[in-house]
Amino acid sequence: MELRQGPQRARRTTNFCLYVIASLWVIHWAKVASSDLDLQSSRSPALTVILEKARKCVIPQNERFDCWPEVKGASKRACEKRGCCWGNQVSKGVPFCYFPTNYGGYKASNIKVSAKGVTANLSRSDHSLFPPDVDKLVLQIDFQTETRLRIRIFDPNNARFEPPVEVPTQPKAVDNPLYKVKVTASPFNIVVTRVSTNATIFDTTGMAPFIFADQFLQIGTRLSTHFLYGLGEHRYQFLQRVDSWRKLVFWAHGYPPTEKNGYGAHPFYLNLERSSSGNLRDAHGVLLLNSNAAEAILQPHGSNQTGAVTFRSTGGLVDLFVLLGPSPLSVTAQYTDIVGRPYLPPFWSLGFHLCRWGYNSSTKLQAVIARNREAMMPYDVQWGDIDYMDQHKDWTFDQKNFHNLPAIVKDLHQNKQRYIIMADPAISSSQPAGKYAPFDDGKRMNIFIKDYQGHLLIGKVWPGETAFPDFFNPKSYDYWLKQAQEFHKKIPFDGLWIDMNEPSNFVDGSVSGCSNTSKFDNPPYTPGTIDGDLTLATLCPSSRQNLSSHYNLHNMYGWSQTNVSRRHVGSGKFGGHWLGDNNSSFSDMAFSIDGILNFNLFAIPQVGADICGFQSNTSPELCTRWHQLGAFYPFMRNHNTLTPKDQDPASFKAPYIDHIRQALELRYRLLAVLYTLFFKAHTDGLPVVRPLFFLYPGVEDVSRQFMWGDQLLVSPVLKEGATVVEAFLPKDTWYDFHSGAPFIGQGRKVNLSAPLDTINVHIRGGAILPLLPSTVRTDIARQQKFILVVAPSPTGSTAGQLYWDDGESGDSIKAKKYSLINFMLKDKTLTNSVIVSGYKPASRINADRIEFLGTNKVPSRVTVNGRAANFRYEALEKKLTAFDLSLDLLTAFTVTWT
Ligand SMILES: *[C@@H]1O[C@H](CO)[C@@H](O)[C@H](O)[C@H]1NC(C)=O
Ligand SMILES: *[C@@H]1O[C@H](CO)[C@@H](O)[C@H](O)[C@H]1NC(C)=O
Ligand SMILES: *[C@@H]1O[C@H](CO)[C@@H](O)[C@H](O)[C@H]1NC(C)=O
Ligand SMILES: *[C@@H]1O[C@H](CO)[C@@H](O)[C@H](O)[C@H]1NC(C)=O
Ligand SMILES: *[C@@H]1O[C@H](CO)[C@@H](O)[C@H](O)[C@H]1NC(C)=O
Ligand SMILES: *[C@@H]1O[C@H](CO)[C@@H](O)[C@H](O)[C@H]1NC(C)=O
Ligand SMILES: *[C@@H]1O[C@H](CO)[C@@H](O)[C@H](O)[C@H]1NC(C)=O
Ligand SMILES: *[C@@H]1O[C@H](CO)[C@@H](O)[C@H](O)[C@H]1NC(C)=O
Ligand SMILES: CC(=O)N[C@H]1CO[C@H](CO)[C@@H](O)[C@@H]1O
Repeated sequence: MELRQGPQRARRTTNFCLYVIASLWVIHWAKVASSDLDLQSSRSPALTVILEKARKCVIPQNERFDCWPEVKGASKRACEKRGCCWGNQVSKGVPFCYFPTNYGGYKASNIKVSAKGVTANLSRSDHSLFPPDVDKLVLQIDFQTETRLRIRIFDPNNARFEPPVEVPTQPKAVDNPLYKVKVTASPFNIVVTRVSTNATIFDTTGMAPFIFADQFLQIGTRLSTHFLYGLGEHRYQFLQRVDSWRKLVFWAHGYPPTEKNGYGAHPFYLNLERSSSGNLRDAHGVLLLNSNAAEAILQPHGSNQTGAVTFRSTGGLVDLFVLLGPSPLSVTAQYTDIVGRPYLPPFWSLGFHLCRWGYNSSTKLQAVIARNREAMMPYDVQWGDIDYMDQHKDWTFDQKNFHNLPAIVKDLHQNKQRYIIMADPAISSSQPAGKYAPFDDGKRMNIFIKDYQGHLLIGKVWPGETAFPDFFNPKSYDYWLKQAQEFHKKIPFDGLWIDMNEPSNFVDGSVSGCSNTSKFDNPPYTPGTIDGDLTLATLCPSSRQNLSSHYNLHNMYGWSQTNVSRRHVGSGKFGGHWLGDNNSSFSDMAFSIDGILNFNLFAIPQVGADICGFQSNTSPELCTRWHQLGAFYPFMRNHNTLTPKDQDPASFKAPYIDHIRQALELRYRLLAVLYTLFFKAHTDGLPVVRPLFFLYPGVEDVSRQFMWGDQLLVSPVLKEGATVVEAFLPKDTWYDFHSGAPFIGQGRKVNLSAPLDTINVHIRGGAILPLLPSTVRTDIARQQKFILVVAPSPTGSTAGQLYWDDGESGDSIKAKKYSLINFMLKDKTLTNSVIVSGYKPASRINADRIEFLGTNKVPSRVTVNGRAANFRYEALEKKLTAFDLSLDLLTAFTVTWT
């Protein structure tokens, strides 16, 4: 959320909704044997000496694993007391207290291999860094499909917390698994390899020792190659670096995006593999299904510095889903089999959204709406940030400064535009009884989070002192629905923006602090960037929620608000994410691409960054470039903070205002293409935005360009003053989106002209795109006839698809109230095939024009269903256009030329 200076730290988060979304992960009952014996301090000096002698400490620096993960307190004595090796720090990040190669640990026994998986008993006799250890464990490796296995290590005697998400649980006798599993007894190790290549998939051998203590779990694996992606939410480039030591922490936090723990927790990575021929076509994915505060440590390892990942968590289980792809694209799709397929967003939400914190009054808001309409900006959705509220209280509006808000929303609706409001989780707790139903109802229904003593936990957020609904409480749905319904009668909003749900708190823990004794508030270890304090700017981990402690549920607070929010106001199952409070700078704009790629990997494709930047003044040039890039964000919103200059499209002068309008028009021409991509995300789990290497191995580090599906290549200008963009054009046939002219990619970088009014976009040979004419709103776009753009592949097949429904119903797919049409080109003949025809609007689904790109000769005749059609030919661009068609796409057709 927005930044506030001073003691009330800047924070604000990122989920929006109308839909909603949030961070992922975890919980379950934490009922753990918690012995009060401090085994470490009870270790006798004599024992320490013996251990020291036997310790094997000669380890090359890249192969060292950190035995002093805490920020403070390291000393030779303390390190050796842990049974670890003390050495000088050779270079930054290299552990100076590290595990010896013969560090004690678990031994496996009773290893049983069956057609459905492997089981074993694990036991240890010594103790680890952060006792109490769980000495007896069970390993259960389930084969689930040919491409998926699940590795669980749990305490058979005490149920521990597990995230309350539905995941596939059934083991299966799999005929031809792509993987091979080996479990060794002593030392205990798990090795998973790919059958076809012997590539490493998961291998604990020689890695950070496996540890399972009550509040400290550790398991490490070597990587297959250093091509590693994922592990969000942090601001890092899409290709993670393993050439130095880094900690990626999972503990949802409301600060503006940095390398530290960000708004959400996504402990999932994608790793590329080399085949025997050295290429990088195969990939696998690993999810740590654990919602506790956790971290992934990346480090160089191995002679080629392929790297290693060490997961550490402060609770729960070791529960890993391993996905074998084999292509990177199929790994991302397989991930949605575990966390769920993305929702299909309503069509209007693909339009342009406008927002700022600090319209300050309905008069100013009205003026902004009016000037953007007058400037003929394509524009569907207006948002309200916290300033529309009465003293920042949820489900209220400021009767003085925003007295006119109901009329504004009415006017938006009459103009077929939408209005989205912010609804933070924190509910003001300091209003007089009987004056503020959201608090009174919550108290009566007993749905607020309690502190460790069972009293209401009170924090501080925008409205002052607040209570926090427990969205895991079964009654919270009725509670939240009621508040939304009551407010909807006053302000008939179309969507919810659920912010601050890390959850953010302006005081640490609560207004009365946290417990000094609870093991949740004072855990023996906290992951890297949290600075030893889990209470920082959030709720006390010891606070009580219906399912478990906040310690276990924290990383799923946003998820739980999404789960409850998305079920109301009839919008169905919707959720998206924005990338948070960025800055108005060219470098922030560039970083947004890494964020978009990450969230498409995390199965949250409806994602976008604040266009033009949130903090500080933007510039007309930056804002123009950012709208051009934003036209290709799956979620396109211009958002500004309180004090900078206006940055809505119509606030700019010529020529910028015209360039921005042009960028918005480009977006609106692509709405049906985007909608069809979302359909594929929803049905098949395929990401909307993809990195180039999904299709073209060899460009694993390119993240300043990206693709929409496998159809469009986007190469934005990301540098101030640039009128040329250096772009990688993969070896393939491309067509300039704007002119249609063919371009043969040579698999190298080229300089493309990119004056201020231009973003370079290329259509991949083999695509057929259903475009729309540019319009100013999605409802108008829906009335138009399509323009089919056929971009032939000289060697492969050429095909495309259109998904079309009413754009609003949540059940279109289930109820088969949609139409799905395939298009294919063979030789010089374009045909369609109607897969589903459940949506037949009165205005019909027609094409007005078909453009055949890459047509080398002027044809003598173009026929549509055997009848001659009007056409023109542009020799320079090699483009043939058949026009004035009124071609019904729901009926079989043939278009051909000679
Ligand atoms: C393995 O663990 C299970 C579950 O705790 C237990 O019932 C069984 O006796 C153990 N087997 C061995 C050989 O220790
Ligand atoms: C994988 O390793 C096994 C055992 O070392 C070997 O027999 C097999 O040929 C290897 N397969 C490939 C594809 O290299
Ligand atoms: C999500 O919400 C639904 C409907 O309110 C509820 O039945 C379900 O239990 C919720 N899931 C969790 C994990 O709270
Ligand atoms: C925790 O300890 C501090 C100082 O040691 C004390 O001021 C505070 O009241 C204690 N808090 C609780 C909740 O016991
Ligand atoms: C959880 O909520 C249900 C329904 O309100 C209630 O019956 C139950 O006692 C609650 N459990 C806890 C541990 O608060
Ligand atoms: C934000 O960007 C502006 C330039 O656009 C720069 O002057 C400022 O230092 C940046 N602020 C931060 C916090 O990065
Ligand atoms: C809104 O108020 C803030 C001060 O609270 C001010 O800095 C800002 O300029 C105002 N915004 C507009 C659009 O007037
Ligand atoms: C693009 O132009 C820049 C500036 O002239 C130049 O440094 C660069 O080498 C060019 N790149 C290519 C691929 O030609
Ligand atoms: C990733 C990044 O640079 N984020 C920036 C977003 O903007 C804030 C200021 O609001 C910076 O502090 C962050 O560094």
